[in-house]
Amino acid sequence: MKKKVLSAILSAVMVASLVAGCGEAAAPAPAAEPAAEPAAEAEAPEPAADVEEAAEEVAESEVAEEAAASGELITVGFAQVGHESDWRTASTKSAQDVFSEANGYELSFVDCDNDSAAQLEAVRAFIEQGVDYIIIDPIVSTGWDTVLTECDDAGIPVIVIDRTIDDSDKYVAWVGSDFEKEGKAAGEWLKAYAEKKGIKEINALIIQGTTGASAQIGRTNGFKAIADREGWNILDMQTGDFTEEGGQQVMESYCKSYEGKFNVVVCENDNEAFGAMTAMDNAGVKYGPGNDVVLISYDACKAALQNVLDGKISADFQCNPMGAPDVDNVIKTLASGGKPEASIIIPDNWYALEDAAVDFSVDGEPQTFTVVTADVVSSQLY
Ligand code: GZL
Repeated sequence: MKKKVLSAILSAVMVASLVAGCGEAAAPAPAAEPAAEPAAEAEAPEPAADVEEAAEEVAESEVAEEAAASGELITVGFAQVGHESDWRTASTKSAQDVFSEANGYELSFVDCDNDSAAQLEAVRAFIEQGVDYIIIDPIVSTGWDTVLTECDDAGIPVIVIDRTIDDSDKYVAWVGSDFEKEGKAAGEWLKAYAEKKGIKEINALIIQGTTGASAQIGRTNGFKAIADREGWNILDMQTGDFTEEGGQQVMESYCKSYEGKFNVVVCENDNEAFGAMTAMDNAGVKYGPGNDVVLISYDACKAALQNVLDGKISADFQCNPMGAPDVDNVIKTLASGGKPEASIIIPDNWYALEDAAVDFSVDGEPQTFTVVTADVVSSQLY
């Protein structure tokens, strides 16, 4: 498919430059009817950018038609983190919906089950397969340069989705959320909420995500930056691996080790929060607005927003799992010879009940809350 794409692009660029050429020379007035008045100066030709845009549009449709006509599809290999959370399930479904045959793709999908070695193996298998593009949601942010060099040597563009790769730049683009901003938002909200509720001292326990995942690193660093600035006590940080089971295990241990000493629990994703709630219920710890413990979570999946509505989770900081459409745009831009943005940030929303939807800013930028109602819960897409 790669060679066909090239010919489609070349023909598209030729078509576009012909179109542009015609626009440059003003068409001569018909000889038979001398113009009643001197013809207005022909519009100066649009700047080159429009030619490029025209080429891209023509090429994009050419590529899609080419793929459809020839029955050939854009082959994509996607090495997904695993199936550890509601968020991940939504991310996988979004990718399978977007990279479908109907949309001109043939998707090779590998669920790497939170196993970094398996993920590297999956990428190498895609190289062997000779796919047109490789998409990676990296379980952890390091250990990538060798295999990305192999992708580069094989001439296969790599697009990173969701979590980031921090030890190599051999990929075309990254599409995802600002994890550190999510962590700072949670911290700045807690500061404002504590002031409103007269909570004088913060003794926090953190249940972290998968150790070394950029989502874990960003959220921990973001929240900790505010905690350090405000002089809060972070009593402990342990990984729950972004799973419900992990969240419950860590919270059970916390309830024993820190009984009566904590008033904030930060779970770095909703599934950990579900596990932590079970553990606190079993230990008789009261959490949620008006209770002993403020429970903070990330992801904002539908089930978690229901827990916000039910007064269990005090605030939920979204990480949008629907990055696949942006990756589709990156691929279509590449296939038509364009140059995509290197980083594409997906905007996130913050969720709380009305009473907890206090004003706060992140790095001086005022933030708005989505106040959780039954309609907000039912309209959450994942
Ligand atoms: C964040 C994503 C995280 C989610 C978890 O972008 O990588 O991984 O927050 C998921 O739910 O397991």
